[in-house]
Amino acid sequence: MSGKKIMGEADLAIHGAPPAFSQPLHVGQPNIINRDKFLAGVARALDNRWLTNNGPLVQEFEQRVADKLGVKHCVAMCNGTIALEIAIRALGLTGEVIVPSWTFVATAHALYWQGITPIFADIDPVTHNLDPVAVRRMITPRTSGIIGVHLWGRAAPVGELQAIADEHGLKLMFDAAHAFGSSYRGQSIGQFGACEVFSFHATKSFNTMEGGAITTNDDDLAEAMRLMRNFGFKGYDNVIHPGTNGKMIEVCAAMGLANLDGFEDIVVANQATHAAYQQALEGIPGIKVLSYDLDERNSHHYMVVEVGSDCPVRRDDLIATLQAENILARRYFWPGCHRMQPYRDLFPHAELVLPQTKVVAEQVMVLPAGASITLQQIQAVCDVIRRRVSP
Ligand code: T4K
Repeated sequence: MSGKKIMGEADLAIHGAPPAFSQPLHVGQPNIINRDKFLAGVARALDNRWLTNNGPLVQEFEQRVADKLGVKHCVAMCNGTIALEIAIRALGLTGEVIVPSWTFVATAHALYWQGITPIFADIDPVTHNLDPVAVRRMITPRTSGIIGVHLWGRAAPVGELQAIADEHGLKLMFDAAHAFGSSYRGQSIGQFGACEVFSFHATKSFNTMEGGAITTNDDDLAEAMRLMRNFGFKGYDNVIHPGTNGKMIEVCAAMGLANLDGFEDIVVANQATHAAYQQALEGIPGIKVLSYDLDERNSHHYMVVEVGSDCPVRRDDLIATLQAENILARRYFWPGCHRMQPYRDLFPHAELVLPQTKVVAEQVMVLPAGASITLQQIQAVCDVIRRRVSP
């Protein structure tokens, strides 16, 4: 854990005083687990003179991820968004696809970018994941599929969504961008639906700098996705499929291989961070830490807090106070995809069917976390919140 300078109590945020942190404290500070191993991997790529196009490091990385997640295929990609686009296309989704509005906008954009209409369904306010009852309500004759999102690393209601998909002949896939290392009923995320899509962006608990992957147990789907990620080439001079460029580069795979080794240590550090925040925020009126299922695995990467209507300070005012102290708290994924363009113009009345999304979007505040945050820093962040809410 790195030691950023925390100023003394007396310096804290009284008007005109220096901020609590001399350097910004970020939400998404990357986990860099084994610098030497990463650099050795980069050296290997340079020595090989093989930098991209399904190189040996990417192949090793795919095998390690597939083994870790207990799934047959892992197809590594240049990022999670392209991985979503390729998965959507490989599954043959068309027309309308049901997704939550309460997600990162990439989930919706990956559909819209390909001429498919994302249809936003409401969420369960306790889990922040799709509400199966709401999903059923949004099915029309044009619906071809459902994309469940395992938000904040908590598994979506996989069983219920699969039952709905089976009943209506729909394809089901998952956006597992937050869920590397998570489980559903004890089984690793990565094994569910027709396929699952991970993001390994720098800000994720497990990162390859930029990167992503699709996991599946379906041989034909994996084959199609491999072709699509490399312009449809099968061998030299032989294009047998439409495709794009979704390839992961060797340097990113080197980062992934280095970070895989220490991933479980990151989870333990994140759990400690979560517990420390929970303790330090205890009893502050209207502040609730989002809880997790104790019987499921989760990387505990996101430190999500709800600022309820019973809190004397509005969420946005609290974030402004924190940011003035160099604590860069965020209101991910405010205001919900349905209020972002082009969806706001497409569905001006979407809010009528998204009442829980609206409430959650107004309450969520994500606090700095990650393996590099110290207990002292956590205490200082919580002191700022406590002082602002109950001066
Ligand atoms: N589906 C879901 C559910 C997702 O959450 C995402 C991505 C995707 C799909 C798509 O996957 P990718 O195509 O991205 O692989 C970030 C990430 O760019 C994005 O990957 C992520 N979700 C999303 C939730 O968050 P921003 O807008 O927060 O990035 P930015 O630049 O504001 O960085 C966040 C914080 O982290 C800042 O305080 C700065 C700090 N930071 C960031 C970087 C990149 C660092 O300290 N070091 C760094 O290297 O989007």
